[in-house]
Amino acid sequence: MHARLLIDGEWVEADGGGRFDVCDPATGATVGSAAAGSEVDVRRAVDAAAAALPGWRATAAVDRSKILRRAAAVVRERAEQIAATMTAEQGKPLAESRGEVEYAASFFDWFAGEAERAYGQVVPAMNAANRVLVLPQPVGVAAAITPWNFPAALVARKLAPAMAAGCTSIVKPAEATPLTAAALLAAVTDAGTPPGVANLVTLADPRPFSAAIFADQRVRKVSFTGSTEVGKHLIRMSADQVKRVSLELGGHAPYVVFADADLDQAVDGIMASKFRNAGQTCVCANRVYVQRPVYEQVLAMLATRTAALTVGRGTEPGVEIGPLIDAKAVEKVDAHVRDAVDKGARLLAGGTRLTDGAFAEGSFYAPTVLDGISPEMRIWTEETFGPVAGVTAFDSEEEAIRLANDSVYGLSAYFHTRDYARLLRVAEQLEYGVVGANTGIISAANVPFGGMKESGYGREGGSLGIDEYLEHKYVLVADVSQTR
Ligand code: TXE
Repeated sequence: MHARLLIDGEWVEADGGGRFDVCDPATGATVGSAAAGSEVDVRRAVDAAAAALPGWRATAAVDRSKILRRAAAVVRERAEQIAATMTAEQGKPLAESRGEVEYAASFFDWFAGEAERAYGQVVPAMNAANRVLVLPQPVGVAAAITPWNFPAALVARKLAPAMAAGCTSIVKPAEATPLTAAALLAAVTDAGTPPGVANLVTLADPRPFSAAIFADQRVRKVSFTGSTEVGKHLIRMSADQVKRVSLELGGHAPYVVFADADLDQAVDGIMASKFRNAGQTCVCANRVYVQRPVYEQVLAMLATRTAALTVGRGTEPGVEIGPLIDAKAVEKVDAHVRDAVDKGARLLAGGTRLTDGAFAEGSFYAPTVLDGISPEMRIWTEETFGPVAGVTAFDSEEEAIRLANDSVYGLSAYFHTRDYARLLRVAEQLEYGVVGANTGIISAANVPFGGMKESGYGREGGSLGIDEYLEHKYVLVADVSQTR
């Protein structure tokens, strides 16, 4: 498999012809390559997006909507191929890849509807002779920078609203997952998207991309999903031209289980939230807080279920936990576990790299449960981004809320209780953009997804998602009563 650049509807090699390898994190084997784009290629992509903008923004919303619906259909037609590509370069179990392809398709469907619902306003004027209009208009050329953990869905979550709003885009996927992005862009193109509306530039090093787009006046919007560190760097870069940015950054989700909860449901929720994608999601449970009367019971259930998880290559049937994305990720996860154990946490499951036999060449880490995490441990404050559940006890509702909010991050939080007054009280007090009550899975195309605090700003999906790609222009029409 080889991913070329998509510029102005043509699949082309990078300027200078450079390529970089794409590896399977389960085996270390090279599974393909991608064109190593440069600043020259980024400029060519911006040229194409800028040239396509007048035509695309003038296309009737109903026609943009039809193309988005076709894009959803073509993505679904190619689901097996896209999912296989995803598992090959990202490692997640094939069943999860298939689920993600469907999730990616759902964004094209959702924003097909939103394109037709991007209403403006007619505001009652202060003077009866005047008229006041609020016109939603596309921001212009948009750039999307996406990570490797959801290599199809996060491209779709940015590209679909941009297309719906009448913007043209340049997508830059993560270095680890260019093949899935190329397969997705191919589907979007083959659905009838006009040349230049959706462009793709893959790079071996992302820095020339941000250098080129932040220096280019024609790019009016940058949407980024990735680490908080890079997000902060991009905010600084955006200052020069006051470019609009939206950022979905790291998370450090608390998962609170009150003693009155349905404990089976709570443990199901923790398992789903924590171990999906081997714990490499920005919304996964990082700190599990369990109320003292049920602490030992929940801990035992969690340890038993975690130890029973099947780890292996994503292509093998029945595998629940694939490899981490690379050796650096394994290093970080292991460092968090060692640090916690050194500071007094008790290992109840996992806690080791997997290096024997079938795991020898891959980046595998055993699903882990740590009992008794505390504030001086790295796992308490830093995003682990791996299959590690740190657990500790709490006594009161007040304490649970204080512990849950004790983070610089504010993306997602979860809690379980059967007390419905508490349900509302706790949900309202959590300083998180996304809250799951009695569930550990919360992502969908029809809801506004995004964070507070250092988890970023902006919302993707839902009825707010298209706003990230719209300007709302106010027009005052004076004295319409005059006839000439
Ligand atoms: O992220 P990076 P990495 C967190 C998670 C993870 C850590 C590091 O904790 O362990 O970040 O992951 C592009 N100009 N998340 O190193 O570097 C890069 O090419 C322009 C949470 O993979 O932020 C890729 O496309 N682009 C997160 C994207 O940023 C730049 C998902 C993300 O990579 C750039 C991923 C630059 N200077 C990691 N530097 C989530 N919110 O789900 C990097 N990139």
